[in-house]
Amino acid sequence: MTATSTDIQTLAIDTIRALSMDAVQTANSGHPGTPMALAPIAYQVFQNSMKYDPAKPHWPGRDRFVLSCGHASMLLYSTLHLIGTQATDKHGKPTGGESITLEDIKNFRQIGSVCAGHPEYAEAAGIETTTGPLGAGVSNSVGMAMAEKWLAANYNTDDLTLFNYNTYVICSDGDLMEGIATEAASVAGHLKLDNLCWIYDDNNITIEGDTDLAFSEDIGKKFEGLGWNVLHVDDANDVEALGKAIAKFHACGDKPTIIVVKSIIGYGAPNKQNTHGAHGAPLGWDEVALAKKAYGLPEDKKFYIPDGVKEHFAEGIGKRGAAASAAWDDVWTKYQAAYPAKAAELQAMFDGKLPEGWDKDIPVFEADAKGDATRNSSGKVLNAIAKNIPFMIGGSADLAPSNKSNLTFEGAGEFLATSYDGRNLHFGIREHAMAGITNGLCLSGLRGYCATFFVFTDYMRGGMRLSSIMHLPTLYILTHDSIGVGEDGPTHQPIEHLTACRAIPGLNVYRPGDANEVAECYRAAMLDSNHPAAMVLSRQNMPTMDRTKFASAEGCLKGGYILSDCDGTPDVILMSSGSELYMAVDAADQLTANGKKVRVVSMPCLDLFAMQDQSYIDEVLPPSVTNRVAIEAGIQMSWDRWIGSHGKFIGMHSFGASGPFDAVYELFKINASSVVEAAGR
Ligand SMILES: Cc1ncc(C[n+]2csc(CCOP(=O)(O)OP(=O)(O)O)c2C)c(N)n1
Ligand SMILES: [Mg+2]
Repeated sequence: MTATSTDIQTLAIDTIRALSMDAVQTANSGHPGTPMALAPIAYQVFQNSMKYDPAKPHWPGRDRFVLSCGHASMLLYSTLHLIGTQATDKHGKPTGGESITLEDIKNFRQIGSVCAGHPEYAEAAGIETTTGPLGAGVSNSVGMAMAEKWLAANYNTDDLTLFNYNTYVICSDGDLMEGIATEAASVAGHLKLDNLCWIYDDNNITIEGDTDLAFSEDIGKKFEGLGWNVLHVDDANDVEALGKAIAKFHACGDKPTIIVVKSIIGYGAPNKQNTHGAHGAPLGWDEVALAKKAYGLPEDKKFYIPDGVKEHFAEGIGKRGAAASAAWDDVWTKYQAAYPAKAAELQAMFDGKLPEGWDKDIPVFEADAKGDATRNSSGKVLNAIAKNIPFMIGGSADLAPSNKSNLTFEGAGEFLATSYDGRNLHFGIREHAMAGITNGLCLSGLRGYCATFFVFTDYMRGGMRLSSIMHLPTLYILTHDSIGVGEDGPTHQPIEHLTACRAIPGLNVYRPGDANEVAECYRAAMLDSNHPAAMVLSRQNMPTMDRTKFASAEGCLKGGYILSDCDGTPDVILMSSGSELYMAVDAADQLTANGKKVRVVSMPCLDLFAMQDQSYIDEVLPPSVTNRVAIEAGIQMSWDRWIGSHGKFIGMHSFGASGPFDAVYELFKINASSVVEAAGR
């Protein structure tokens, strides 16, 4: 061993580096350079700064850590392994053994290893969110910091502090280049989230080479402008300087902090100036050996953990963390005794459950020919539910009056820099960050929701996709769902969006066809804590159906159901969702009057319907009945499976048009007579 490795701190840091290099080289894929350069940062944050107990990686009072530059995943895996993070399920129940084993690291990027190419939430305890798409992690971190502020404001008492944690992030040039990062940083600065610390790896390099090619902004000035506390560290290897900067973060009481840290990618690698060698590709075993030599580690040993390294972490973060989590347990015990009702709310939240009676006020809507817009019914149902789920919070990207997404019951309040206890969030016009932030809320145990016009899901699709990958119950409230938007015209009229959202695996897209379907779709969405939901809602009215005449809206729980039927085998099956459902019903009346046998199937959620048993699907859509017509004011693509090759589709084949909504429907011939025509009089 050389002189450098006699120093246990250096040895621990170099072990993070060596494990990362070996894993990337063995996988022959991945980015070794960034974990090598940032090992001292991960060391300092975990070993000396974070309130984190590796034995209880889910205790609710822990500090959060987000590796936003997910391509440096081995940095996280090596660190979590060395600090001895224990395996638990996502609600904190120990499942036995290590969260990330050395075997997992040896199988980095292989099927079956929890060490996926990019960190995947819930694969292993300690991975607080899924990252990889640059910018996603930093946006989640703002939601996590907001969640902490909200929990602290609502649940801490004068004598008992349950929530007082920070969120640490390591992010890269790519993260900060992304628009979502600036949106999220703008929110964080505005809200004065002093519990949030981004550590920016200012290494002047991205995949194509020097950042001179495409990135020359002054990040410090930019973040000052965004209302952040900006700190600088000149060398990523200067653990002490980073420690001092983190102390300044702790001392700052009214702003989020960004620490701009200069680093050299692939630090210690012999060809550290070679962007190809150190960046997006493995180094090669020869260079790995040379780097190990430079660190003073044995060149020929792979996945080598020198004696004393794990013990060093156990003495540091292990001991500190155990004391902190034990102190928290103590507070929690007292809290449960002193505030049983509030404690029960929190317990439900910690367990990922809904509180008892959450659905008791969901309204039943009277039949009404004039009816209502589903956005209005949604506002009523959302409020009825949120009232009974104290930890359901959310907001809109500046469209709450249109989205009907405001919580209006007494005590709902506003979440502002001056009042962190409120439940109405204001995301501003920042849709992508809104989705990322709402995912951060859900990652913190809250039932987060967010709202905008359906057409703008284009701007937040990345976040919606990650909700689904992470199995979060993020709720998207999406109004103005079709050409029914009317006068605002084609830029505001979603056409392909229903199909595009249905195409995201695991995202349940609900498009209720009347007020009672809204209620039942919400019920289905809330009961599913494992999948995100998109509630797609109209601006225009539609009738509230008489459920004594039509089947119960409870059929929504199966995604699709027979709304009205004929005797015997139907001549034709009409299918629809949302604001076109009543057109199918009207068409059925006309066809029935003409002597046809007609079945109407309401399909508020094609995704759920597809998950039903084949027997149920065949019961609703008998294979022998091939004369099928679907009507929906969107594109045909997601209906093909259900209408079959003989089926017909009434819907959109182009962008929409600006005009009064009923005139636009007529222009595109989306109406009952088109359905009658297609069904064959
Ligand atoms: C949204 C998104 N776009 C592109 C990529 C592909 N990609 C992975 S790493 C990277 C850039 C790496 O540069 P930087 O963020 O500075 O990280 P460093 O290499 O310095 O660690 C890119 C473009 C990505 N992961 N996410
Ligand atoms: Mg970089």
